[in-house]
Parts: sequence; C-alpha cells; structure tokens
Amino acid sequence: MEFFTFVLLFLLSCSHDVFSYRITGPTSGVNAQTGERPARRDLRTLQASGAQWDLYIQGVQMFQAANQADLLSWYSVSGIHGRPYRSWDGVNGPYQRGYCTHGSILFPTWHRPYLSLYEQIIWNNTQTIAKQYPTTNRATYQAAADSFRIPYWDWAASAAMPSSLTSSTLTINTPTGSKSVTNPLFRYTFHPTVGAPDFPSGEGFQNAPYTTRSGSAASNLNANAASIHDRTYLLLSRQTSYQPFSNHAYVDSRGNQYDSVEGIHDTIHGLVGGWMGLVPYSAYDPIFWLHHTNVDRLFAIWQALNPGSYGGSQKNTAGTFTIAPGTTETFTTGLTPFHSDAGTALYTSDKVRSTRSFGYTYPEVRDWGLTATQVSANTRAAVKKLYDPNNQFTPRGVSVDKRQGNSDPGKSITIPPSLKNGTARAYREWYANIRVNKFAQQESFFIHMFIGDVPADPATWLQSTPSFVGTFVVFMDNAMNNGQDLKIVGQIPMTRKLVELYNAGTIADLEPRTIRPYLKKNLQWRAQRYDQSEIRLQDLPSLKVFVLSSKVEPPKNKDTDFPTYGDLVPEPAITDGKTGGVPANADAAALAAGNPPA
Ligand SMILES: [Cu+2]
Repeated sequence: MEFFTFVLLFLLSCSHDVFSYRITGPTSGVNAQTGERPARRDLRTLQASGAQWDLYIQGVQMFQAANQADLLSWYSVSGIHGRPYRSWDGVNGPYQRGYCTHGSILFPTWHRPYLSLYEQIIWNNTQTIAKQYPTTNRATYQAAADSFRIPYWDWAASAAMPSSLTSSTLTINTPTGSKSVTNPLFRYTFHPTVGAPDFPSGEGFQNAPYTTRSGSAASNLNANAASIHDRTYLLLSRQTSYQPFSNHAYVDSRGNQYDSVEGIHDTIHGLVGGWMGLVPYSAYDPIFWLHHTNVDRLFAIWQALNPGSYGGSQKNTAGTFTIAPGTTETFTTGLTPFHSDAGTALYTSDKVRSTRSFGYTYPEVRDWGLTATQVSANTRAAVKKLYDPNNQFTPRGVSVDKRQGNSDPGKSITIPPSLKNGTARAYREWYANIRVNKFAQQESFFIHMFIGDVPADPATWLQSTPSFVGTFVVFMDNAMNNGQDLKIVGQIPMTRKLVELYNAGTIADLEPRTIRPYLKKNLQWRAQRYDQSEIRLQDLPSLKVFVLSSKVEPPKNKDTDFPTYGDLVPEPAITDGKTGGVPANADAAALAAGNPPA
C-alpha cells in the first residue's frame, strides 16, 4: 500500500508535464476565417458598457475569491511575476527571483501570454456568471461574455487613476439585481494572509491584509502626466528598432534614444508605489493588470507602426527564475512558465508576435481585411490623435495656452511659428539622457529632472514644483542584486518646459546658443527614495546625465504623419561640473552613439 501510494504520487508529480495549462486567451467572438476579433478597450469605455462591465467586475471578484492554493487563483497567477520564488504549472527553476523578464528583449513578449492567461481566467468566469442572469436579460449577458476582453488603463492619454481603480465599492447589475459591491480593482485582499516562506519577513509585506498603493500616487502621477504623455509619443513616433524599444538595459549597440516601453512602464510602477513599486509584489495589486494591458497595447501599436522590426538577441544580465544570469536571450527562448499546448511546449517570442494568436486586438490596430501598410497608416493616425503634443501645427501658429501645465497633458503644446526656421519650419527639441546602475541602491528609487530652482524639502518635489520636468524610475528587485554591472537608461523630454519658458519671455529661442547657457545654469536633477527622503547624488557614482538636442521637421500632413527627426546631438557642456553630469570634454562621437564615459 505504501509503495502503491508512492507510485501514485510519483505519477501525479509527473503529470503536470502531460497536462499543463494551455494558454489560448478567450476563444469566443473570434472569426477564424477573417481574423476579426474583439478589442480590449479603455477602462473608462468598458465602464460605460453596461453588461460587459457588470461581468468584468464579477469575473475579477470570482478570480480573487479562488483558493490561493489553486493553480489558477489570483494569488498563484500574480505569484508568477515575483514572490513567491517557486514553480508554477510544473516549470521549475533554480534562481531566487520571479519568472518575469526585465532589462530583456523578452520584456514585451513575456507579458503577452501572461496577460492572456489572466484574460482567459476572467473570460471563463464571465461565461459562468452570464448564465446566472434571469431569462429576461440572459441573452444580453451571454453575448457580452462572448465578446468580453480585459480593459487597459491609458496613462499616456491621462495619467490620473480612474475612480474605478480607487473607490472601495462599485454599483453594478448582478444576476440578483443592482448592488453595491466591494471593488476588486481597488485592492486584493489575501485569504489567508501570507507569511514565510512565500513572503519573507523584513520586506514589509508579510501577513499584510491587502495590497496598498503610495499615499502620494495621485500627485506623483499628476506631476508626471505631461512627461509620460510626451515620452509615449516620442517613443512611438521616433524609435523604429525593436531592441531599444523593448527594454531599458544599457548595451553598447542601443544608440542614444534612451527611452523604452519598459522605461515608461517602470515610471508608472514607481509613481503608483506601494506594492506596485516593487517587482516581487507588484502583480498582486489589480492595477498591475490594467497597467500591463496598456503596455501590451503600446507594444501592439509599435508593432503595427514597425511591422518589419521584430527579433534580436541580448544578454539578460539579471536572469529570471529559470534563466541563468548572463544568458543571451533570443526569440526562441521559452517564455516560462507559459504553455502553448497541454504538454510541454512553451510560448516563445516568435509564437506571440500576433495578438490574433490570443483572440484579441486593440482599437488602434484592427488588422483584418487590411494590408500591413494600411494598418500602419491607420495606427499612425490614431497615435497622432491620441498622443501628439504638437498637433496644432499651422503656418500661422497659435500661442501656447498658459494653463497647460504638467497636470494637463491632453492639451497640445504648440511650437510658436517664431521658433521655426526655414521652409521646412524646423525647430529644435531637447532631451535629458540618464544612465545609472540598476543596483545603485538596495531598493527602487526616483531620479527627477528640474529646470530652475528645486525646493529644499523633497516631500514637495512632486507637488506643483514649477521647475519640475519628469521622473525616471529605477524599478528593481533587490533579490537579483549580486553586485553585477547592470546599467539601465531613460530619457526625459524637455521641449515642453522650454516652450513654456519661451512663451513666458524667459528665453529667446530653442537654439543651442540660447539653450546651452540657460540649461547649464538651470538644469538640475535629484534622487529620491520611495519614502520621499533624498539620496545624495554623490552616493550614486554610476549616474550619468547628458543633454541632447535634435532638429525636428513638422510633418507635411499633421493628421497622418510623424515629424522628421534629425540626429540627436550631444551637448556635454551643459552638464559639465554637475554631480552625475557628463563633462564638456567627453568623447563626442561616443556620446553621439549613446555611450557616455564610464
Ligand atoms: Cu510591470
């Protein structure tokens, strides 16, 4: 009997290789012939949808109510990303970290099947819940469930958290009528609370009753709204190569466009803060999934704009739960632990290229019945409409509205005609490049850029400081910190602030002769911990900041085309003599290639 039990347990322990969970995404509402499929929609749009919103909220509640020991519970699925550092669906690994890929060309592709797993579970729940509605409206709810897809939080269009993410209750129509229910998007409540070894002591999360966010999340996001907006537009309109688009790692070949979809993503994690601010715990907060759906959407938009650029290889210095630190990853590297069949096959980046494989699309990138060129053109027009801050280019121009500040990124910033030169009406944009060791501190932290005076009290920096420009977030997992040399990069656009200064009469134009001395005197940066205390810049010896400018020619068609960007020209004299600044005598060719001195 003992032996029989042993054999049975042995067989069961092997069976996960044979019966693993196949990730497909939702399979209803899809036309297999044409490829037509439902779109994931903006959170605010879904909230106005009636039946689909009701099903979504209850579907997430049901997901969160599942036994935490179950493979498909909220606890287990969120745990794939970071802590606990243990296997999911039978995929084992030896390293003390989560499966998630950061500083990696797999950053956008790994999260795609992860989100589809999440979506598949909620969609399954909506199917169950729809059947519980009374016969009078059951057909409506069944149809809503069939085309249900998860929503995204578009922080690039508006960085304020929608009220549906911050209110503790919501009123929805349930199978037993209209009810006020606990809002499952506000926080996840543990049941039971989690102790060691899953959540070790000393990190502040052990036995927490529920997930929380920073008390300053709203003001952090508000201060950065314009910066996030401008960074998103710049990344989509300027970066045409997959590798530097995909991740924040500094590698010699990445060039001098330092921003990435991962870098903008890091900023949102850090600004929301609390559980979201830390890699090992972030996925437990429901806002993580709305945030990452938007990251996947920006990835899909970028793919539609650049259909020919997909692939590459890059060393993953930090590694993951299954990938050894220093491994060179490619597009055939397994996206552990996500299975593409019920056996042992794993998704790879090559297998997740199209959202069609997972039964969803986004409003901007509908692709059925269209050529890749048509999809690109439609997507470009959508991006222009949503994110172009310069969308009022006219020969006569319009004066900048003084009310448009950091808190109102929806307003365009018009480049005044007097700043444009020649027949092409070109003007000059300005950016700050930042490079720093990811493990410069034992924790995640902020680097803020300012043009002008910086208040002495760091607690006020993200609260209506007139000189504030934008935040770069170092989003890391200290468990990966082996003292290895892993540098990450980011770029903060400064043009909006400089145009405001021009309109206020502070500077005469955007040309180097004016901007060089002005920024040399006024450009400053500060480092700050999540607890708002200041990190002295001399304690960040790996920090390198340098300024670049670029000629920009407005597009011929302002509604459908991106501007023409000239080369990024380094301006090392601006940061000369500042702690963390690149000196004036830095190798100009190396800087132009994106490689500041060590
Ligand atoms: Cu993330």
